[in-house]
Amino acid sequence: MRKMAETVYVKELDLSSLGSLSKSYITIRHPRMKKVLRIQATICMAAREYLDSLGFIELLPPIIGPVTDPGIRGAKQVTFNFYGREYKVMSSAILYKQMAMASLGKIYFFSPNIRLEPLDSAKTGRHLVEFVQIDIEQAHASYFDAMEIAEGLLTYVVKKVLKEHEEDLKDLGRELKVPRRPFKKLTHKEAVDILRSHGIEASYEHEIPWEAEKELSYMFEDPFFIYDYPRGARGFYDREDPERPGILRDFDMLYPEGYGEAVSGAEREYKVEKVIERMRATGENPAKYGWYIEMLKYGIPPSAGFGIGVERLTRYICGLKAIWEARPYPKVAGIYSP
Ligand code: ASN
Repeated sequence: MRKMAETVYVKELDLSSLGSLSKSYITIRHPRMKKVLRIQATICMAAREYLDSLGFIELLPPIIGPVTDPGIRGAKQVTFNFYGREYKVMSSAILYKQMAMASLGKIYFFSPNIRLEPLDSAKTGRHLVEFVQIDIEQAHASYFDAMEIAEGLLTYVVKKVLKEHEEDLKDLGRELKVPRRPFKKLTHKEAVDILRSHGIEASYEHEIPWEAEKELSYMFEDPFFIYDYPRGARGFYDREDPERPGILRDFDMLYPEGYGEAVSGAEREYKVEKVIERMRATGENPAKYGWYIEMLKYGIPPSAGFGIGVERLTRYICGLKAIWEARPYPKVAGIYSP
């Protein structure tokens, strides 16, 4: 582990470049942007190659539906009128992954998601309102299986990019290394202990705040996992450990070097009574989740999965200061742009 870095990423972030977002028809033609977009195409191709090789089936993702993921860390969902009924734009396709997994066993989407993030998120350099995640689900898998897939996926993608884009990475000034496996695994409690020992505030009961997560990410030279989040930290679909009430069988993967969160995933709740209890505990009204509750009553297998954001992955691989450099038409909180 590294000592805490003195520089804080946000301080290096050139927020004036946010202004250029309204001119994305110009920035998209910049030689640097062209390199990033070519690398991104390789990232997507390599991710598909890896998942297909493990027997995952790619499905077309849902874009809208009567319900979507409520566990989105303070962001708001987009709701609209669908012929007189309330519909949502996908904040994440988690509920639909469970539906598809129940049919095909091992599935993934390249899932476009919309989250109206708080205005402050513009300053983190790692939040977009519109992004794509590679969203994976596997029947009868444990969260350790899911971590293994996430680790394998990232390593495969990095190797592929290094092989095909050596020059591009050099031009971008990025020194990218193949991550060393196995990735370190810290429990949420251990992560909070480390943060507190560095005088950084974090709670044992909640999700780790953005800034603290970034500081923790600075302390590592390879990607790493945080697992076993407390019950209050996540959505109702992350499975509570039956043997350890209050602890969820879930995880995040973080990039090193200050890049922060890469992946979040979990084993899933799949028994209807338990899901209803968890919904109530997280302030969700089960009556709003009509088809989902019906599906759980019909029965689905247990599963685990995760999502990895394509733009954050691109940012890490290319060594970009801000996430908006990793998307052709970025939407950042509060910035009106094409
Ligand atoms: N995709 C994540 C998962 O599979 C959920 C999310 O994006 N909130 O757990």
